[in-house]
Amino acid sequence: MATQCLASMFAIVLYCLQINSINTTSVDGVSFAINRGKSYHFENALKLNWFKAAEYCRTQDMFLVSINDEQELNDAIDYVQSSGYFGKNSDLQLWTSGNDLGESGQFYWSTTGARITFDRFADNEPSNTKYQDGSTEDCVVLERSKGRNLTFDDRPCRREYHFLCENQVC
Ligand SMILES: [Ca+2]
Ligand SMILES: [Ca+2]
Repeated sequence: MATQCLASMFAIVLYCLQINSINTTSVDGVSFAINRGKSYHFENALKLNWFKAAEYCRTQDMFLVSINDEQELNDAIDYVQSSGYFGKNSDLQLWTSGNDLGESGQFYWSTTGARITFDRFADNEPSNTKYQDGSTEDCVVLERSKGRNLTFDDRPCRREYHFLCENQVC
């Protein structure tokens, strides 16, 4: 186990030395990429609700992604692209750590505790849509679909979507 840990650390240091481009590698069967100090993990066959997605990321020693600017948005999408996802799919709905669970209408990244200031919500979003079962839209997806070009949208947290894990490593 200690050897595996050392191997992981060595790989991370190696990639931190070349942080201007996306690099992917596999350590102990877990693929990750590091770009500008963040590592990412995406499973293109797995959809979970927001809570389970957050838990899944923690099992990887990571967190649900937070996206603070255009560069981080591009890095995240580049990584999803590198997984081959867009070869089979054109649309993407991806859980981020963004939510307004604590106070309706006040959106924060649960990963960092910071308010969402990157103005990326689609037109007429966040909508806080209410459903017949009493649920509302409190968790934030990053969406690429017809008419939505990598924008944020609040959705019901228990709906199952893809998700992206990240970690700050450098
Ligand atoms: Ca809400
Ligand atoms: Ca919405």
